[in-house]
Amino acid sequence: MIERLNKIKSLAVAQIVEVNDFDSLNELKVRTLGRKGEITMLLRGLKDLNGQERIEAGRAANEIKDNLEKLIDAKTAELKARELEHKLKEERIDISLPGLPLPLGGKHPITMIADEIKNIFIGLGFSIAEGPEIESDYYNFEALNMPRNHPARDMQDTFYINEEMLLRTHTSPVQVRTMEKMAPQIPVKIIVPGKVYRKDDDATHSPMFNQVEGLLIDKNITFANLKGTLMLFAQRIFGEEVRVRYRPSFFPFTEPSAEMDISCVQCQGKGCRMCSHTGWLEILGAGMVNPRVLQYGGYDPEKVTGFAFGMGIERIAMLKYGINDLRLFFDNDKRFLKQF
Ligand code: 2NM
Repeated sequence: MIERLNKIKSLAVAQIVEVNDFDSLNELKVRTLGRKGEITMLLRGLKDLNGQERIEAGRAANEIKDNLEKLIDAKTAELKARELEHKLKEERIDISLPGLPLPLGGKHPITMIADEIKNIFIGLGFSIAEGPEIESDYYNFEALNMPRNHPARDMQDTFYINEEMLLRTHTSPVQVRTMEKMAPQIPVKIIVPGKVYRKDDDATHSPMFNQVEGLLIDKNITFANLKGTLMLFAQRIFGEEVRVRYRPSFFPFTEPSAEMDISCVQCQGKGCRMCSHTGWLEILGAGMVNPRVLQYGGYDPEKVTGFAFGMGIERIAMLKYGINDLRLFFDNDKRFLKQF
């Protein structure tokens, strides 16, 4: 019997060495060590042996079973390791491959012009100030010398949230807030870019648009400072050859007030459709800060003076790029936006 056991063992050992997959290994295990396997079957003959032989054969059988089981376990481990190695190799990601190209976004033309305007004034020593788009009636109107019953406060023109709060119709409330914070320090030298809201909607008016306003307060500021600053600004934005003119105007928050025109960018002032044959294009409003507004801001109009100005960014962008419909800026049509 021991001889037959040894034969089974050497055959099984040879096969375990040869085997290369889990299925064959398992089949081999069942065939050799299983409940109906070769060894079990052989051991059924134990009962026909005498005492000593039976003990020896039994011991040999157990030893062989142990050995074979260890070999099979070792082989299982080896196969698992091989499988893992294979998997790691197969599933390795080649990180040297170039990525898929993503289309790059660009700046919106309104942002480009706003940046250009900001940089011109930063170059002149102005700081940028910002403030809330939802404002109080006080900062948007009252402190800017537009008392109750002023026509600009009409429901027709302004988005009211309730009796007290509204969407700012200009960025000037930020100038008032800045004056309050700074007073009585001088100089105040700020520009205020941002979104503003008015009940308007056509080819040249949108219920939301962007403004840049500016404010300079110091000792002895005059209309000459206003003219020099804004002329320099116009020439930086539209080119050195551009000419400017000032026309008298009215704003409740400035006195005197003026409108600044530039020579038409399309016909250089000769007269064309763009400038309605006047040779001039209006680009901003400005004036000397009304003494009452200085007082609201906490400044003494006997000691300091200031100038202020305001412009619509969309309008500047339309003039600079020759765009005739404001709504193009808000449609987000990529065919339009890609041109900038
Ligand atoms: C304009 C025209 C003229 C202006 C005035 C002020 C303030 F708050 F300082 F008084 N901020 N902006 C101003 C003056 C704005 O926009 C057409």
